Amino acid sequence: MPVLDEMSQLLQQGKAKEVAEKVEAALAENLSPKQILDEGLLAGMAIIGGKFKNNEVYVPEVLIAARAMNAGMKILEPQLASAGVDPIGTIVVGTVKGDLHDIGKNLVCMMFKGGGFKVIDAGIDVPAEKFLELVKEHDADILGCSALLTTTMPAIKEVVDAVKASGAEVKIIIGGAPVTQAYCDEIGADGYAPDAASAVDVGKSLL
Ligand code: B1M
Repeated sequence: MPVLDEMSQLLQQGKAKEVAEKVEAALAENLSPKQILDEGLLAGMAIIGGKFKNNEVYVPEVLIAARAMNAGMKILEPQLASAGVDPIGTIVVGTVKGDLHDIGKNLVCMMFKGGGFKVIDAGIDVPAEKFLELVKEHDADILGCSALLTTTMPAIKEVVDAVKASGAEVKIIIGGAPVTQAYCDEIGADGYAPDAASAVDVGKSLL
């Protein structure tokens, strides 16, 4: 379908206005919202995600592509809702208490959106209680915690402990520069990802 290939290409180039126009054009061609999402927007985002993982593109390119994805999604979302296309899962993502770094967390949010999840962005400096509250409010399948400082890493454990104590049935994925698989194992989180694109793979495997 040429319009979908073009949409994917434009998304990868970060051309927000043009992506939105292609979504309009694809709808005018009577393509289904699900097909536009899967074969146009998500296909483009998946390519960017793979390139990002392999260090073929960097943070700015991903942010620009994600902005283009959002422009397309703005047009498509109402159609998806009326066509009854459900997200594959819901994730709450935030940067833990005491930590104000949000660039990595924002990438994680964008990649999960691009992966077909409903994303609740909890923001930065999020205490364990707030994470729990959002998980319950949105009936989330996954909780993602980001920490960029060695001093705020222990706040991830506070979240894991609070979730376990509450009995909430949510899988916890953790990441951020100082975080490791060993730390994940030590505190009993469900998954660790070194980067935003891998986080989506881990998330899908946990669903
Ligand atoms: Co800060 N900072 N910073 N900082 N800062 C670091 C992290 C640091 C390594 C710099 C250094 O000293 N070399 C250092 C931490 C040292 C340590 O603890 N080991 C540091 C420090 C010390 C501080 C302050 C304490 C400085 C001070 O005030 N004395 C202070 C703390 C503030 C606070 O949080 N309470 C501080 C402040 C800031 C700014 C506000 C100035 C700014 C943040 C702006 C913002 O986020 N809006 C900032 C920045 C920009 C950085 C660096 C330069 C860049 C971080 C970044 O955005 N990287 C950083 C040095 C560095 O990393 N080179 C540094 C790009 C981003 C895409 O990567 O967030 O790692 P990252 O995300 C990656 C992966 O980690 C992973 O995916 C992303 C890639 O795909 N990932 C996840 C992240 N979260 C994930 C969650 C997942 C899965 C994967 O699952 C849920």
